[in-house]
Amino acid sequence: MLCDRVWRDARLATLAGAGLGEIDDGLVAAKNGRIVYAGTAAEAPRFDAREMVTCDGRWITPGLIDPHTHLVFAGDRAREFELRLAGASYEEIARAGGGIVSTMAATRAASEEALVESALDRLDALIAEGVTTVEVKSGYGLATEPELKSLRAARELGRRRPVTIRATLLGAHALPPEFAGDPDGYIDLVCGEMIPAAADQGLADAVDAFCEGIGFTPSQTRRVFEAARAHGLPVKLHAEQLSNLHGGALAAEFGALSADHLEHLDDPGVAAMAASGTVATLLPGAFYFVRETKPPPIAALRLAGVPMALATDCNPGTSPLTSLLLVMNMAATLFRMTVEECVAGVTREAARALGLAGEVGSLEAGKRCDLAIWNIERPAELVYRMGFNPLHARVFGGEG
Ligand code: DI6
Ligand code: FE
Repeated sequence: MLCDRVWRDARLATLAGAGLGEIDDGLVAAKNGRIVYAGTAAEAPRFDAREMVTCDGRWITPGLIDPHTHLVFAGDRAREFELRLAGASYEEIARAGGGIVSTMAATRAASEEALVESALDRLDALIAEGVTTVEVKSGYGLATEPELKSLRAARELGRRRPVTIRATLLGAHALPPEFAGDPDGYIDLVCGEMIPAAADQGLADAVDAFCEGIGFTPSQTRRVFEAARAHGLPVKLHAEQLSNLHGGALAAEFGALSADHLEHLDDPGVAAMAASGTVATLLPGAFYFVRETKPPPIAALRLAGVPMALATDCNPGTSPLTSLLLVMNMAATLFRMTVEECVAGVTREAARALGLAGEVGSLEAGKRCDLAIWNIERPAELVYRMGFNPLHARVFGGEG
């Protein structure tokens, strides 16, 4: 069989079906950017390839997927971090001009090109660890044009680098100062202007909201979801991060791709997510950085069969993190997730959280040939080590 490239003498974690799908004597073949075979060498058809890559027993996994980031923003919050270390409260920092509003002001002031360039630094850090698909949210513009500018910047990232980008409109992230005291007025703008514009211009693949005491109420979130649905866009939700507003169940009601954070998710929320197939995207970096003490209900999610994805939540305020490998370690250490769950969380389940389960996230014929090739002896090393990157090579759409 004629193909473009074959990787042989590899060990595979295919992530096909359940579990890691480990194969000792593995071979992957690609044609026109797609996998045409991933399995044992013994059972493989005879391939006639333009290029034959010998992997010397290295492990191949699907390219990693980061399904929740806020990569596009301007400014930095390191000073705020210092103030917090010195004992300042969130309110004091906000009064001193810090917090999410400072990132909003910097993002509004930045050119689209400046947003792209600063996001590229963060994206390159992800790519260096084998990431091939990244979700990128807006949410620091908080007015129509700056939100659209952020989404355009997100789309541009996918033109400057060979990664797959999914852009998510997060207009309902925080209340901008112009709408102080009038959150419903701001939601009118999100529903009446931002969502229609992002949909018409093809700038968003999904719509997200921050349903929280310091964000938006469940009924405001519902309005956002209804507008997204009316424009044919799937939804996701920041839910149950700091309190239980039953956002997980609300997301499930709308068939959301994912509900994210979920530290305060209760049993009915777990059941609702299980029934709708909504993925639980867990964000241990934010849990760590804000020194949260209540972990998400992993055992209940596991028991109910809710798919669990993992992401960096890369953002300047609560998770200034650009390492998906460290996320896996944190999920194991802080949340007691298994190696299998951690690796699936940044591949197969992360793809599901983006509605891309048919496209990426496992080594299976027909999927995009996005690979990460590792200098490791067993998959557990990807989860076990901290601050060490064993990536040997990466492949985007069959090209290395
Ligand atoms: N949850 C968070 O923790 C962040 N956004 C969100 O929806 C906070 C973002 C920031 O402080 O910049
Ligand atoms: Fe987030």
